[in-house]
Amino acid sequence: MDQSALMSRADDLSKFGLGYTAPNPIVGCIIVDSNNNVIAEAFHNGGPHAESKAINSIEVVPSDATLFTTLEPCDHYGKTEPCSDLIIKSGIKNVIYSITDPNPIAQGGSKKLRDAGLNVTSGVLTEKVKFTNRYWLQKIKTGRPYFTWKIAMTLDGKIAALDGSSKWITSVESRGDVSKLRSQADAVLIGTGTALADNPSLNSHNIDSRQPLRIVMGKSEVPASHKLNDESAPTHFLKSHETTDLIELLSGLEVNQVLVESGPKLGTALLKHGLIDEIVAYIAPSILGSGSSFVGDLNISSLSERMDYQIHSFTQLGNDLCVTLIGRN
Ligand code: AOF
Ligand code: ZN
Repeated sequence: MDQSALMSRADDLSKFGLGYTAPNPIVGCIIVDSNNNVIAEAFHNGGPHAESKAINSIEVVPSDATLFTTLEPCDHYGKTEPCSDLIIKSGIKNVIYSITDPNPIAQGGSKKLRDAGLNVTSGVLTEKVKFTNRYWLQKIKTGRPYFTWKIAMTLDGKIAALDGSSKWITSVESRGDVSKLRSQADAVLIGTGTALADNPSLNSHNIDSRQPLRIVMGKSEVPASHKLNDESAPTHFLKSHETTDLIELLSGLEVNQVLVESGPKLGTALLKHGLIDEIVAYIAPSILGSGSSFVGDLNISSLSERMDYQIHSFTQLGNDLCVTLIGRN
């Protein structure tokens, strides 16, 4: 296996940490021997750093081993001793990492390793790893979390029929995928309109999965009998319609990614404020013609003012098409 393939394996591993690590990144690490056989693998899940888990999982680290990590090893005393020191102590001579750590308090590990005489290579598979860590990178660089808007709609962009019926537009496979998205998100956001109309739990229904924080935005009261008032997940009721209040609330929470599951009102407000970084659209091959559209008026009158997203990936789920779109910024 070449360097990219081994880094790709570390990148895949890191994704097991999604939902568990905020405010920290997701990180995958593998150690290979001189024949490129994997002798250790680990991912960060909110506890010790991935590098330390990988090193500590093997009794004797061969000195000709190579450590692959998706993020530059840290050089600071946080929850544990610096990974840079740990790697030097382990006797490993070769370190390959993908992305440079932009976190000012933790960065500097690569210099420490080079100064200690280790062979350090960076920049392997960076586009892929940057994408995998897009939530944390966004939070650390801009101070606000990454917003992913999930929409289940018909081919003509409707999320409910005229009589309000909306269960179910998309297939059971798509709904299972939404459950996975929830288990990987740090927080799920809806407006009180959707809360009152649908009485959703916003839980991930995957067995053993963690539950994201729930944020309900709007001035209406959500009755105590509603599922959002149950004990299944911590819930914040933000009695405001202002996105600035939302950003302020989020800045005090350990949230890297927000999964937006709102209706058109809140979704449109976030879109207008340039806050929708990604759209995951589950599109059923059905046409309603009338009913509620997923998005409201954006004050756009000419094609030249349209909001463009880029297709990142698409897949068929049951009878639906699932498209992931990324903002251009
Ligand atoms: C992680 N997991 O596997 C790596 C990290 O809060 P601390 O002390 O755990 O330090 C967090 C910083 O350490 C984090 O923002 C990142 O810059 C660096 N590396 N963090 O949580 C890991 N390798
Ligand atoms: Zn570390």
